[in-house]
Amino acid sequence: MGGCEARGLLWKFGLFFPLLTGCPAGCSQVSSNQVVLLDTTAAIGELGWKTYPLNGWDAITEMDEHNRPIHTYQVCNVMEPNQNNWLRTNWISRDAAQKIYVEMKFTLRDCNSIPWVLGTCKETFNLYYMESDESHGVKFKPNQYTKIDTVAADESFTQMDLGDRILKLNTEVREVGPINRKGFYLAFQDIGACIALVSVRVYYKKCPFTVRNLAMFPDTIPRVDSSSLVEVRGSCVKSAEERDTPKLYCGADGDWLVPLGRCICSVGYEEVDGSCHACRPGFYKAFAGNIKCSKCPPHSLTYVEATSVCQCEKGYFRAEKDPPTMACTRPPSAPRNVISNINETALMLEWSPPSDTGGRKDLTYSVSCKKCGSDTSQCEICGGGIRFIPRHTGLINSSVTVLDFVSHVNYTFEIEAMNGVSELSFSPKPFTAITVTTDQDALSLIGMVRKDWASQNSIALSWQEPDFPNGAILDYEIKYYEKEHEQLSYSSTRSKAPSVIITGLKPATKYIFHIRVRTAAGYSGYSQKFEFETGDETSDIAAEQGQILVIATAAVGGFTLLVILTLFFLITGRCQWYIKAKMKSEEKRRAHLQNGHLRFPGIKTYIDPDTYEDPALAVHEFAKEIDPSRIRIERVIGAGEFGEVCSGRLKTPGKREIPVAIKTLKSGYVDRQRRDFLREASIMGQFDHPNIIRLEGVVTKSRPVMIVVEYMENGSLDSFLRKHDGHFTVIQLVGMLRGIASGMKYLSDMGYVHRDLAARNILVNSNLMCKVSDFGLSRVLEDDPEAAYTTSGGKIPIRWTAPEAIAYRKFSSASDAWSYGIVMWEVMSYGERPYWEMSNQDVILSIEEGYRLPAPMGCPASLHQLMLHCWQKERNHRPKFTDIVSFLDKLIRNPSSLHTLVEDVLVMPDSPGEVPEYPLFVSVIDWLDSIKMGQYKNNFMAAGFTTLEVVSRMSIDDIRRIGVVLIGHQRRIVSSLQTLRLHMMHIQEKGFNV
Ligand code: ACK
Repeated sequence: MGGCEARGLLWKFGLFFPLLTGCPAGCSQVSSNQVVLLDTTAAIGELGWKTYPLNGWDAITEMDEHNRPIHTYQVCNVMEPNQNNWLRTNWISRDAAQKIYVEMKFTLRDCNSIPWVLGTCKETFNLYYMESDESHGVKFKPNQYTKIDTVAADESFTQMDLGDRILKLNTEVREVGPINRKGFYLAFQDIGACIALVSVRVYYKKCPFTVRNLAMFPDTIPRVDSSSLVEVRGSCVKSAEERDTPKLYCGADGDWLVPLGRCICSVGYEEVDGSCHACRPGFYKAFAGNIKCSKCPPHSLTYVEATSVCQCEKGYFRAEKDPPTMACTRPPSAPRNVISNINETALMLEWSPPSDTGGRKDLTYSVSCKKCGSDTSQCEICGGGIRFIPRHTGLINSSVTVLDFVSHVNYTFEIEAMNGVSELSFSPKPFTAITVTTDQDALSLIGMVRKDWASQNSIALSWQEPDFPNGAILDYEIKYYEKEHEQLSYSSTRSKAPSVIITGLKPATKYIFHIRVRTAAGYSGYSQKFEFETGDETSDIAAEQGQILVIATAAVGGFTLLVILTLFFLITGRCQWYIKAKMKSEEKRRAHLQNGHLRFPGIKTYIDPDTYEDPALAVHEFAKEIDPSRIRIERVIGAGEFGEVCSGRLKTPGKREIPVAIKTLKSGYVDRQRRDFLREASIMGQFDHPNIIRLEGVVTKSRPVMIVVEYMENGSLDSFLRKHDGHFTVIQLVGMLRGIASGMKYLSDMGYVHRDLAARNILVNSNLMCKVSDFGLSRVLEDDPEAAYTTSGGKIPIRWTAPEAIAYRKFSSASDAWSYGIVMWEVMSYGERPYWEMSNQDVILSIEEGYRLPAPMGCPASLHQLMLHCWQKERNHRPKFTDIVSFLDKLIRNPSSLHTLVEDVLVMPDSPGEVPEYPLFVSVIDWLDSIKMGQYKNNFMAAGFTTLEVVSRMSIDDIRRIGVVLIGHQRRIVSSLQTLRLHMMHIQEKGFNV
């Protein structure tokens, strides 16, 4: 134990008294985790402890060097035997203590150093205690006391030490507990030692009040059982709030252990030295946490302390979702430089963004429209007739297209720029206005429309010519749609007369019709809506056109000549002018095509869903949302790119259940996948044609997201044909091809380029009807396993794709026609792989060199010629789908035209192993390209050698005369001419000439 040195010594009763120096507060440092109940060194007056017997312990008080009293009790009856001297403290209140500590400082004389005391001198004393709820006054009964311990000295002193006046002070501590009564007494029993009790200090331990992690923990008394801790929950300091419950554990020694959880300074306060201080004016703290206050963001301020959000300066605002850390912003200035651009049907407004965006990025525009008379002060709101594409508010791009405006009207468009704080400002919103006069002659609307008759699939309508058409009427446009499917799509047709018969309608179905008139001045507005219904089975009207196969069998020969003529045109290339002439009107129409919606107002066109800023909007515009409870999934039929494809049934109230295929979007998709998945529905939903897979609707509001389409019992065409190799008549195959061509004609009329037309993307139903499927533009190509990357970077199904699309991504209906030729080849070969196992690279090279797929076995020559026609290098020379459809119709009507097989006109090689030759070119240009003499195209054309038939009769002089001067080139052409002649001869022999 040890302790301070007792450097003074005072003899009393022939004994000793240690004079304490250097330890003013009783020579022990009181730590903050002790609560002192008694300290004799601090007592000013007499201690007044009870001694028994009277000649035992003796109280001696002296003053120390600081003039403070030192109360000691001494006893030294070492000469007499059987000593039993008691010294008892006053009653000590327990306070909050459970366990108390008694610290005793004393000196003790070594018995050996005292002569004559052998056998009676002791070197220990005993410590006792007794609990009681109150003071007993002078009463003292030693037998009521309980012994705490026998206390021995570590250091005792001798006569010599006395001489040196240096004594060793012993410090001994004993603990007692638990104390249950309100207080207690201590008693010291001497049994014959020479002791001076210099000080007694009684205390208990506590974990003292503390602040940790901005949480305060109160004084806490430890448990008596030293191995268990007291859990204490802290409370946050002022202006702080709890994050994780702050806790500390109080250990037996009064130490705090294991800090857990914490508090953080609240908004507007920051931590400084363990407490939370308010942010100064001009500073803020928006979030609770141990971060510092920051300066107010630009255009905001605060004059008070403890600010959580700085206030915006006048004229500046903070939008609801703006974080407090963001600068305050203001509404933008007006848009600038508005210009208008009007054609007969569309008015385009464009402008520049405002010079001041107000400091924000969420800029949008809104356009409002007023109609003004000659007096511009008399304006009225335009009303619902006028349409804005994409919309009139919330525009992100700085342009809008206005449709369905009326002629000869002054329209004033006010364009306003807005941002996220525009609504918060009360200042008038700056706008820029432009006045546009629609200068077409005003056209009066169509009045009453009458239904003349209706069959199951047709309706005949008629109406009165408008009273003031303002110029010659060119035609009428009739727009119609199924009343129930208004949101899905509409169709339109034209008529020169004020009447029309609309065919291809569904029986017993209500349709809505609008009609407008077109003159040289443009379109009138649409008439009001008229609703008419088709008849049911009982309608006494001639049946619709029958199936193709019915036509085919019903038709008798007699058109053979026509077919052969067509074939001849195809072979000789003369058909170019013929088809061109036929196509002229079509081409003209296409010339009008513009991007997006404005291709040719009035004729239904395809709208690219990607032009919608919000793809979800596109899908809901074109596809019906189906309640999933109406769908019954029956089985999985395949795996699509986005998830499983299932078959099942769709129930529509009041209708029969229909079989459907259900494409699902697997869970765990990302937003982009959902968009891509639904893009197909947005495209498909725009189509309505018997040879295009029909969209029933979509499920987007619940999981899984689904696309529901009509069910096609025989699945995809390629696998279907492979499964039924050789099972069909040529007429049946041509019927399938005709269906595909008809679907493709519809798509190309709509302005939709498929880009991935292949037998695998055609579906077949139980009637062998083929329908084009798999829409989705570039996405389709990404997903098609056949698609390979090209040098230009895109992913393209090489074997099905036209060379210009592979080389520089020039996709068009003409490149779809090339793919159609490949589909023809797939069909006629019952699902053979185009170009077999040739590598993609070899396919590209051989096509470039003029090679084309030969006719599949048993393929009618006319069909192979059509394929070759589709595979013309020059894309404008390829047939249009409308020509393909009518060509196939003719073949179907004249089945005998299909009897000439390619084998019959094939030139067999002289020696075995050589590849059979066949005129794989159909025009002089293609032939020249195939013999790599394409540079002389113009020479041949200018000299009138425009058909293969004429060319095959050319002499070497003819070749020189048209300007082929190089001997090598002359030779190559002459030798190729021989082969050409041979082929021509064979073809003519087989009846291909007239
Ligand atoms: O060749 P299949 O039988 O026809 O296997 C594929 C599979 O799902 C994955 O695409 C089939 N499939 C796709 N759409 C339809 C549909 N509308 N009707 C029937 N089967 C379909 C396709």
